[in-house]
Parts: sequence; structure tokens; C-alpha cells
Amino acid sequence: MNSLSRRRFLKISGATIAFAGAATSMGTFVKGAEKVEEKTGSIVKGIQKIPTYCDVCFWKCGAIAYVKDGNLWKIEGNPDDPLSNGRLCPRGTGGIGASFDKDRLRAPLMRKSVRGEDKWVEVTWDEALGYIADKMKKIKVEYGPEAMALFSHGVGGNFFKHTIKAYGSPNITAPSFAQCRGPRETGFELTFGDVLGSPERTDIKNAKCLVLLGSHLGENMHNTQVQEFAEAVENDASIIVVDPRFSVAASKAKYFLPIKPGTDMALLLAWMNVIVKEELYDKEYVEKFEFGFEQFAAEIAENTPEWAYPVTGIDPKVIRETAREMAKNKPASLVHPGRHTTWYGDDAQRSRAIALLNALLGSWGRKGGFYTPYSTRIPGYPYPAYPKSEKGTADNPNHKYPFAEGELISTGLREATITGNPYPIKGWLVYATNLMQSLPNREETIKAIQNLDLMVVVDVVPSEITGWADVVLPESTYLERYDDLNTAPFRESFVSLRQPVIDSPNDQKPNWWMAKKLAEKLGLGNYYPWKNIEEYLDTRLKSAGLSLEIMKKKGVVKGPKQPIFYEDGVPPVFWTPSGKIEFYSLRLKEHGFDPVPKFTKHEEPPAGYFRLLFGRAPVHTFAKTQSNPILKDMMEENELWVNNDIARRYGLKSGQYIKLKNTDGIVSNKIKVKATERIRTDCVYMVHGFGQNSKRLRSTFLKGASDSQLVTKYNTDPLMGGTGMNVNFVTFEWEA
Ligand SMILES: Nc1nc2c(c(=O)[nH]1)N[C@H]1C(S)=C(S)[C@@H](COP(=O)(O)OP(=O)(O)OC[C@H]3O[C@@H](n4cnc5c(=O)[nH]c(N)nc54)[C@H](O)[C@@H]3O)O[C@H]1N2
Ligand SMILES: Nc1nc2c(c(=O)[nH]1)N[C@H]1C(S)=C(S)[C@@H](COP(=O)(O)OP(=O)(O)OC[C@H]3O[C@@H](n4cnc5c(=O)[nH]c(N)nc54)[C@H](O)[C@@H]3O)O[C@H]1N2
Ligand code: SF4
Ligand SMILES: [Mo]
Repeated sequence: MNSLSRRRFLKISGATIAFAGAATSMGTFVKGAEKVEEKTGSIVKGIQKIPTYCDVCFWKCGAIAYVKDGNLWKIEGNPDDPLSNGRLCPRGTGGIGASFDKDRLRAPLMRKSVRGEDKWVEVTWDEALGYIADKMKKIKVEYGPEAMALFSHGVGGNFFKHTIKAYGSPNITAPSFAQCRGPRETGFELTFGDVLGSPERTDIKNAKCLVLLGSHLGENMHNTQVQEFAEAVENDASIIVVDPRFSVAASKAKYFLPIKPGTDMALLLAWMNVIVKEELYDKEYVEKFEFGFEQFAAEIAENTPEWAYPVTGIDPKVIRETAREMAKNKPASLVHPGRHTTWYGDDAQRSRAIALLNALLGSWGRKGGFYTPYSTRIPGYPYPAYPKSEKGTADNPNHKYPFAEGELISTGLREATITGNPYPIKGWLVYATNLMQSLPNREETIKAIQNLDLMVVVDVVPSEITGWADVVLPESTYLERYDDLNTAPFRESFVSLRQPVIDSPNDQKPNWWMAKKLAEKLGLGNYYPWKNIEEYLDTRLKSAGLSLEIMKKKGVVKGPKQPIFYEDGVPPVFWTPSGKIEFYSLRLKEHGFDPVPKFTKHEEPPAGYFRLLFGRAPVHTFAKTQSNPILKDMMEENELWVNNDIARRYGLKSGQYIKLKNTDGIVSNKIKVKATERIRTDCVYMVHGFGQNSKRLRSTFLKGASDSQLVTKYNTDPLMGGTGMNVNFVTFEWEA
């Protein structure tokens, strides 16, 4: 990237001046800079550069960490890494702060009183893991191994997954699926027979027209996507942003459509209506690959821009113009599938409509649309087979949600824990996921936890969820441990390594160590035939012609470049039952769902209430970085975006604190008002992850408000069990 695009990147990131300053004061990486090392005692004098990959979010950017005289100094992108291209996002750069968090967990803790009361004693690892293993053995005898469930997020969960499978439970889930990208995977799978995966296979940089529905790139900082977005902007791509809020992305757009929340389906149908009626679609592509196009065209014939106007609030002229703009640039017209797609409960169908619009534009498999990804095949470690469960998973009894695929339905496991149906769940192992912030309806989560015989949380800080545990296990941060290899599918195949940069300061341990020790205490040591993680990694790498030694030096190794577009000789393959793009879905019809997506009206806020919307800030990840001292300095609390007219009507001024009350009477912590033109009058907006209520995490305690606390209502997607969470309404409460 040249310096212009670097500037552009910072601008697009919406990051604060403070960040730009912080980045420069941290110095710049000079490729090939001399490594000066001199051993004095146990401390290495001089500068060491250690490649690893970032874990501040789950994009896994390749990085180089700098250690100066034995101390962690800074972290930058690894120029050889295809995900980071040599640059980290503001969160990645500030990631080193996690190691200096004063409130870090130091040793295993056991609860001294009732669940939810913060009273703990420090115990040894042997005691903590022994206690957990004893409880797990009892649960197995009494209820069967399926009664243990694992909630996890990120690559660090891999070894716990292995232990739980070896123990005999199939109940492994993650809120980063059914509360995140699950619906879009279902919508795309039903249409193209394939999912988007992570990183999603979007060719943003080559798009000539990029449509963002919600996807607030620049606030959502998934690194490669933001870099590519900057490139698209620089190449003068037509950007169309649809959002009830004037996002950072909107400020780069040719067209900004301030849509009425919850009505995107109507807009999508109207766009398709124009493109079909005016015969602007990619005829050759559609004719070659379609299944059920005629029925589809007939179904959407009524959905004219004039029909969509009163629903969405978007002028029919603008709908036509933007549809033509997309068509003009086809097939390099990318309607971004979004990632956090759990909005209103009809999300898989909305995602399917997005897939169909892309199909009309001929963008699936095409340059400037969706590429065909490649990943490195590294054989797994040879393990004994896992025991087979007779009962199946507990999240989706009787396949109520017929198109639930990928990860299990997290709220389904929660439900089973509360009701005992289809069978009892009695133990939760929670790895790196703050269920208090990530699952909707906190009360139900607490109810489920109170039904457990065992609740274990593995975390790095005393986050909210640790407060509900019986045993808390302190993990080493990502800069202090090895993790499993990253071989994510991407534009080119690659493998990257996470390796320790510094030692853990106290008695923290890496996940692989805990998972292995726990398995041994459960009598499942045969599932861990390797001595330590180095042996595990080296064995796997050697079976692919690499080695740990090489990976430790390079951090990332790339595979050969392969063609990834239809125009370069890679025709798209559709793994649908028809082998084609399913404009009309017989699978949906069979299960009683609309074979072509239809608009359904969503509930509107009652008088005096506003729809609660939420999203990301460039310098934080979910509810996981608020206590990181570097990132906290950049943003300590969230703000409530309120339209200027509404603020005036209610006498609210920017900077003043208020509380929010939802329609279930839940009152939030206080939050600072940001009165702005940049949001519609029917909704308010805040950044997710704040308003945390763990007293032991002093730096975040009640800083800002929590959207999650106010998300008491949710609409479950009937296709796949995702939870639409943009369905809560709030009003203002003044402090007494
Ligand atoms: N900095 C940072 N970046 C992140 C993350 C992070 O924690 N921090 N998390 C990562 C993860 S896991 C995810 S899933 C993604 C999430 O990022 P996205 O997938 O971009 O998230 P969304 O929830 O789709 O986007 C929120 C936006 O949708 C708008 N919106 C709300 N309701 C509607 C509606 O009805 N219609 C339309 N058109 N827009 C609406 C909101 O105003 C807001 O601008 O971000 C990723 N990137
Ligand atoms: N209301 C609401 N709910 C949401 C969302 C939203 O925007 N609003 N977003 C949804 C989306 S898109 C997603 S992907 C999910 C994400 O939700 P989660 O998976 O719950 O992600 P976080 O909230 O970041 O939880 C991370 C937890 O891991 C801990 N942690 C951090 N580093 C480490 C580590 O190295 N090891 C261990 N063991 N623990 C660590 C943190 O302290 C924190 O407790 O939430 C979903 N739920
Ligand atoms: S996007 Fe940012 S936080 Fe996420 S892995 Fe990459 S550098 Fe780290
Ligand atoms: Mo997500």
C-alpha cells in the first residue's frame, strides 16, 4: 500500500487522532532492520522480532511482536501475511495492552458462596482441574456425557472442543454463529449451495460497485476488508450504503439510503424487481446457472419501487437509480452479505435475497464479486475416534429449525439447560465468550446457569461471565501462548502460527495445557498422545512438508497463487440439489417456507419509544477489550446516538448522561448523549460491549451502557435458529 492509501485507511477506519499519534509514537517497522541481541542473564538484551497472529478479534491477522530488553514493546502487521498485508487495525496495534491489564486473573479461582456472588478463593491448578474432572465424571454417570456443553469463541477453543468430544458430548456451540453470521450462511447455502465462511470470500478491492446493507466497514474493522474497502474507494468504485445511521462507510458513499430499520427485504425485492423488469441482469450467467428463475421473476413482479417506498422510506427514483448503478457495473457489483446478520428474525431469508441479487448481477465466482477461496490442507493429529453419541445434539429437538447448519444453536442449548428437553444439560464449560453480553435475554442465561451442577469459565480477566462460574481458569493472553494453526480459506492458501512472545506474569496457563490436563484427569489421556504443543504442531506441520522451526521464524507460509475467478477459468460450482443457483427453492417449499423471499412487516416502536440499534467501534472488540489500558484510553465509554430533533424534543443535550428503559422495564446504566443529524428519528444507536457490571474488572465497571442488557426480546429465525436482536425498543429515563 502506498502512503496515500495508508492515509485513506486511517481516515476510513474512523480511528481517533489519539490512535494515529499512538501508532507513530510506537515507531515504524523497517523491513530487514537489524536484530540486536545480547544475552545478559535470563533477559535477552536488545530487540527481538517474533512473528505470531493477532487475537484481538477473530480475523487472525499475521503480526510481528517486538520485545525490547525482555519487555513487550509493540506489535505490527507481518508484511508476508495475506490477511494483514503488513498492517494491523487499531485494536491489533493496541493488543499488547491486554498483557498489562491490572485486573487480569492470576490463578485458578473457586467460588465460595452462591453463584453470581463474587466470593472466591485461589486454588492450585491441580485442585481446580481435579474438582472439574470429578464433577464431570458424576455428570457422565448420572446424565450421560451429552449433559456437558461447551460454549467457545475463537481458535483457542480447539483443544477444549477436542476434550469435550473425547468425553462424549456433541454439544459444542458459539454465540459467534447463531448471534452473528449464521443466517447469512444459511441464506447463501440455500441459494448457491455454499457458505461465505470467515474471512468471507468477498472481492471488495476489485468491486466497481459495492453495496453495504448495515455492514459498517470502517467501524467494523475486520482488517483485510477495511484495507480493500479503502482500495475500492480509491478506485472510485460506486459505493451504496443502506443504513438508518450515517456510518463511516456512508461518508464514502455515492448513494446513502437512510432506510427505515427492519425493511431491507423490501428494498432488496424492489431492486431485483427493477433489474428483472428492465432486463438488466447478467443474462448469459443467469441462463446458464439458474433454477426456477421464471417462478422467481413472477413472485417479485409486484415488488415495485413504488410498493417499497412507503415501507422503506426510500424514494422510488433512488431505488431505480441505484439498481441501474449496480447493473451497470456487473459482474463486478458486490452486494456485501454482511456478517452480523441477526437483526429481525427473518435474517436467513433476507440473506437469501442478498444472495439472489448477487446472482442477478452474476457476481458469485466473479472478479469484483465473490472469489473461490483456497485453504491449506494440513492433516489433523492422529487421534483415537471419538465416542459416538446416541442422543444427538440438544440444541434443535426434532429439527425444529431445519436449516440450522454449521455451529449448534447457542440459545437452543440454553433452552435445553432450562427445560431439560430433549435431555438435561448439567455442565457448561465457557471458553472466551462473555455470554452475559453475547446471548440475548440475560435473565434466561442466568436461569440456565442456576440449573447447572457445574459451571466453568476460562477467561483472561474477571469478565461478567466469570462471576457466574464455580471455577474460573485464568488463561495466558494470546501473546503468551501457542495456539492451533490458522489455515483459513482465503484468496490464496496459507498457514500461520501463533507463538508465545513473552511469558505469562503469574500462574496463567494456555488453553492447550488446561484441555490436556483435564482430559488426563478424566482418564482420557489417550486422546493427548503428544507431550506438549510444540510436538503437536511440529507433527502436523511436518506431515505437510513444513516444520515448527520454519513457522517460528516466518510466522506465515503461503501456498501457490491459483486462479480464483470464473473469468480466469474457475467456473462456479453450485452444491445445491439442482446443481444450479436456486432462484426458487424446493427445499424451502418442502419445509413450508417461502421458496422466494417475501417481505414481512416487523413490529414498530410504540409511541415515545425508539428502536435500539448497535454496532462496533474501531478501537474495541465486542465486550472483550474495554479493560485493555491502551484501547480504553482511546474509548472508555460508549455514547447514545440520538437524532437532533428528538434530542430537542426531549430536552437532551450532547454530553449529558441519561438512562434507557426498554419495554420490559429494564433500565440501563447511564450513557452519554450524542445528539446528531446522523441517525433517523425512529431509532437510537450505541456501540456494543460497554456497561459491564463485573466489579472485579474495575476499569470497565459501569462505564457506558450495555445494549445486551436491553436486548430482552429476540425473534428466532424459523429456518436456522439465529436470534434477531434489533427488535427492542427503549425510552429515556432521567437520573433521579
Ligand atoms: N472494531 C470492531 N470490528 C469488528 C468487530 C468488533 O467487535 N470491533 N466484530 C466483528 C464481528 S464478529 C462482526 S459480526 C462484525 C459486525 O459488523 P457488521 O456485520 O458490519 O455489523 P452489523 O450489525 O451488520 O452492522 C451494524 C450497522 O447496521 C446498521 N443497522 C441496524 N439496523 C439496520 C437495518 O435494519 N437495516 C440496515 N440496512 N442497517 C441497519 C447499524 O446502524 C450499524 O451501522 O464486525 C466485525 N468487526
Ligand atoms: N447484544 C448484542 N449481542 C451480541 C452482539 C451485539 O452486537 N450485541 N454481537 C454478536 C456477535 S456478532 C458476536 S461474534 C458475538 C461475540 O460474542 P463473544 O463470543 O461472547 O465475544 P466477547 O464478548 O468478545 O467475549 C470474549 C470473552 O473472552 C474473554 N477473553 C479475551 N481474550 C481471551 C483469551 O485470550 N482467552 C480466554 N480464555 N478468554 C479471553 C473476554 O474477557 C470476554 O469475556 O456476540 C454476539 N452477541
Ligand atoms: S482485524 Fe484487527 S483485531 Fe482483528 S485480528 Fe486483525 S489486527 Fe487483530
Ligand atoms: Mo460476529
